[in-house]
Amino acid sequence: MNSRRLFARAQKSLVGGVNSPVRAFKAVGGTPVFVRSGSGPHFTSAEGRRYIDYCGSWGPLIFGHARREIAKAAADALRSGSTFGAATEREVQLAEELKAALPSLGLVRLTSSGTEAVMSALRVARAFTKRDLVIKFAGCYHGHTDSLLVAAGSGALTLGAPDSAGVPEAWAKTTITLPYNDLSAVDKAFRKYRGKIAAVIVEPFVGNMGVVLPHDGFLEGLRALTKRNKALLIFDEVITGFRLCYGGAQTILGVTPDLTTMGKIIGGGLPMGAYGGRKEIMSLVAPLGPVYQAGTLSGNPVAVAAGLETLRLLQKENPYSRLGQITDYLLRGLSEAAEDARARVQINSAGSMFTLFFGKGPICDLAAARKCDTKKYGRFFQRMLKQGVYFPPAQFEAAFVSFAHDKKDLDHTIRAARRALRGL
Ligand code: KE4
Repeated sequence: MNSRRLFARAQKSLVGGVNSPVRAFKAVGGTPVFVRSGSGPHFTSAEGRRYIDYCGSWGPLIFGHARREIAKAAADALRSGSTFGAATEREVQLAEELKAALPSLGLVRLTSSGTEAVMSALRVARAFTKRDLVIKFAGCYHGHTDSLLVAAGSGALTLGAPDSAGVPEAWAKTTITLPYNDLSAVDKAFRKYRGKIAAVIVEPFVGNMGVVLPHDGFLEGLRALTKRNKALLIFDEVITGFRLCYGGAQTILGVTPDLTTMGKIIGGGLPMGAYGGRKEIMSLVAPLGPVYQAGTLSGNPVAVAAGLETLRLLQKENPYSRLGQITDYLLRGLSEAAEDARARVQINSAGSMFTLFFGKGPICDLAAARKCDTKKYGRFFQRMLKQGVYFPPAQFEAAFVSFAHDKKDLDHTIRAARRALRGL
């Protein structure tokens, strides 16, 4: 059955025919591609078409699809049992690996998704500080936990308004949404809500408005302001964790958060999230303390095995410098193609994550990102799809190069972009 027929069938049983909204291609139009299998940098669609994949399942696949050693580790674990709902040695090993890579992690808790990690980190931050309010930044996404599905209230310093149906006003009002890279707005918020702000949560390198980078001093400034105001700094490293280096954005920046959330790569493509931080904070989490958080499949042995093997391969192969080189090669080719086509494209990147914005740079916050031509991005996406290249099906997302992409893939992508950008 091809994607079109599968999508028609899927909509009869799955909400919108998908299990996560962005997969429905609403942002780029057309019928979503149904995937049959993946291998390395490629996946094959239900109709047997092969694509070079730069979405990479939104970040987990730093080694591409079905990396042999990772698949074997998961399969071997599965043969010994899929889940026990009891402690296993492997979970301890993964927590030890995370702590070794990220010294800010005094204690860790594994979950089954990034959303769970974030909602739990917020809960323990509120318990530790005995405060309710949280600052987040417009354009940063931290999973679908209710209190973070908020839009900036009118006049950025006001408390949030729900950005999704079903989120009670009262919950949205616990969140202050500010412009990313705007330290003075954060300072003003701390002055206005003195003693009431529990934490600031931030994507240190943003993936979720498209890739947007912190201005020099922005994250250091957040660290200073949270310290001064006795609030906690939470780095949401669900995307950046082990994407940019064997560690996180915190490793590169030398900024130490109080709490870190992780996901994606640390599960090797299986359901995994984690949160952790200073011992005195994490010791509030049950069964040590009064903050309740739990999960049937938390620390799942199959997902943990895949995650451990991914981290082992990252240490053994240290792909980061090569990932940087092949990403630079790709982005140079794409920007030359854009120049030759006189297409107004701004490319933001950090390591092997990047975004082609169809608009004028610099793009350093959501207001600037929103000025981009999302319809043009949609046309670009569809033209690339026709040439066997799969970008993320939305302008405000990060694309990812994996360690499996080779020069042939990159050259095909650049040639396809040359054709796709002409007269876009
Ligand atoms: P999950 O619950 O989807 O595992 O993680 C939520 C999350 C938390 N923090 C950050 C920085 C994230 O990027 C995410 C999830 N990312 C999106 C893509 N931008 C997942 C894709 C989707 O929602 O289908």
